[in-house]
Amino acid sequence: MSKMEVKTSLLDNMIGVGDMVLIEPLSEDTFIENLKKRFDHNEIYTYIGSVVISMNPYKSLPIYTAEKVEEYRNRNFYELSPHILNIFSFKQDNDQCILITGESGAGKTEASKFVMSYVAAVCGKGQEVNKVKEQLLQSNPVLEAFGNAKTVKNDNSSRFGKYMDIEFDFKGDPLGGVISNYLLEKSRVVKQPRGERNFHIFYQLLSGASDDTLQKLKLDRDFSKYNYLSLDSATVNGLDDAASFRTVRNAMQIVGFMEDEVQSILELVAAVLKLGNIEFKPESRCNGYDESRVKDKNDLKEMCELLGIEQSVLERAFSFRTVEAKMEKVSTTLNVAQAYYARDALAKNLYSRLFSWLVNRINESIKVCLSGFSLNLCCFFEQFIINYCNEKLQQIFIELTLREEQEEYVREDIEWTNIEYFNNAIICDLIENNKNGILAMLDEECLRPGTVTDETFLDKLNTMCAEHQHFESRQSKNSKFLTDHSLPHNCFRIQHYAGKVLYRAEGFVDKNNDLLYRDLSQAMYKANHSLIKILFPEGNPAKVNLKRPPTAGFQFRASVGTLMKNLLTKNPNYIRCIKPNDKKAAHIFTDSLVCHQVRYLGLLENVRVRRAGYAFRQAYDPCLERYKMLCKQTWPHWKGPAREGVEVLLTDLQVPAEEFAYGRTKIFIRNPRTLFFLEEKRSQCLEDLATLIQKIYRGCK
Ligand code: AOV
Repeated sequence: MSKMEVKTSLLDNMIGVGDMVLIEPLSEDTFIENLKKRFDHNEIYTYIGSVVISMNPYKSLPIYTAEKVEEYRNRNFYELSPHILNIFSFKQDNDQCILITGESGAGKTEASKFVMSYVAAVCGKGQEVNKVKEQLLQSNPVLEAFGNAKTVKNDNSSRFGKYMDIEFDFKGDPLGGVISNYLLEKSRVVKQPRGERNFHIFYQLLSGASDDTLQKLKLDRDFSKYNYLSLDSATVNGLDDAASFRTVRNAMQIVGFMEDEVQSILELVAAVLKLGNIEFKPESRCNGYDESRVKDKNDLKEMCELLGIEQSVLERAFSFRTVEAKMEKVSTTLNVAQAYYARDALAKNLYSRLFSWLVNRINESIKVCLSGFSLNLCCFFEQFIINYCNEKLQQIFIELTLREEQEEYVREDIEWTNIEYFNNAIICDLIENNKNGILAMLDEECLRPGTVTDETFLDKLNTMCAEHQHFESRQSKNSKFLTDHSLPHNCFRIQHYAGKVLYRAEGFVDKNNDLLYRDLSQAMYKANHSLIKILFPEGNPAKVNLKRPPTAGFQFRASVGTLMKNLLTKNPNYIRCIKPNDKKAAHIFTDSLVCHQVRYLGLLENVRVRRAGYAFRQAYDPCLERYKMLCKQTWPHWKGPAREGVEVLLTDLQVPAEEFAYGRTKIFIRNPRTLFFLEEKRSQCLEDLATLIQKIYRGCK
């Protein structure tokens, strides 16, 4: 199937056009009006050529049933209304990937699940295949339990970046897959913003585990007993934590976790909760140094029992910090604030390492080899990182849509005219440049010993902006980076392609640094618990590595780099998700909110690129078939090549020659109006025909 056919189902005036390329005239208003019209009719999908826009309906629609899947499989896609399931009918090459973007709560995760179940539904059957499919599908509840949380924007928000490859054999049966995880939002483990929760698994475990299990884990059912669990939104409407726990346990089994592995995992989850309850008090020493002591040792004791750690070892690690310089070891005491910092760092590390281990463990059971069809999903955390990633994805989106457009013209022997577009490479550079990008500077700050704060980081940015061309501040209205006194205290601003964003420097250094004192990793390594030992390899005294671990920003930059490289070798398909309102409610369409997303997803630009050359294209055969009734010479049968038939037809209809270009296999139409003209003629013709038939029929009687 060629990717851009004239789609009859796309031209319904009542429910708006199914392909934005057809909008006349094209403006932000008409674009949004069209989305709204469709949304009101439960038509949540709309194309821009082969890109699928998806509006979150916030209610379940009967459009993903087995019957629907069959319908979409068996009919030409242009006969049916736009659907996410069509993402596969646009192209047939093997190396496909699907990029799902959009803001939190826009429907990315749901979309990825629909795509996965579709894949599972249509590809081969048989015992082995079914097992792989089941494991792929069941990896979702496990990942969601540990990696998702309730946020203000989304009750089930993925707090990690996910990229998934599914590999198929030549028959199209899934062989397995690989999931990569990009930085879990680990700060959530120890602290949650107002109105948000910690990761689901904590609440699921406490609500859903048997009394017996909880007793073994030394846990109490009462959420309020745990410092790390926020209480203002501990229960979420529509979420049944207890039931979810059973689903997750079951899913873990299907994915291939052994019973003792599950037990170890739950012990770690329990240990994190216990850890959060450990508190410290100051103890003044005559030598003038502040020291801290564990206040109430019961939680410490229970945590150590869970993980098989000797209590005195951990206690010491909370009171001292050993720094190795050259051949010397220097021990300094931790004050209360430092002890809390160490505790939280340990909790974050425990949990995020557990998460990475889980992802790897799932991969082991679903793994074949890399590459092949792949499915990508992006939901990143910290705003800055999210925006950086979106910036990169946008870059790739522009690059690839243009490239693809260009390639098709070349293939079809049609002259290509360059399109002016905004290239956001400059903003990517501002963030990721190795020398003076924001992430590099943040890293540099983190490596500087001593008094590093968010203010010194901001100062550094300020100094840079004087020297670096992109960093012009103050005077220049067009500068991509801004930090000055017109902004709130401690803030800087970046002009993203999607708009200006204000960032608060607070916490940047800390989140990037994420330092775990060596005493603590060594204490963990000493644990008599197989999983913990695996998670803290650097605690092995035989492998003392003086190099600092890479910072969060560095790791992220590296993984985004790999992701981009990977995507560039594949054939990308896009699903662009939009959320209709901020209330997580059905039937509400907030124009301003949608408009904002349409802008930052660059959708209008996408339509323009698509229309800049020839808005429309269609293979000669179906085109002739559809319009041959409009011309005596081609009706009812045209003997000869379809291409010539189309030429005869268009000449006969006196469509100006500059409106068309004849490609090798397709006719290219410049302006949507021409298509409307043809469609109108066609319906007129059909109407006349119907009247004629009625007359004949009446005449017969
Ligand atoms: P996200 O993945 O884009 O956010 P989700 O896929 O989790 O967003 O969608 C949020 C919620 O919207 C879901 O829990 C559903 O209730 C609802 N929803 C989304 N798509 C559909 C659909 N097609 N049909 C019905 N309901 C839907 V985040 O993970 O926060 O970036 O990090």
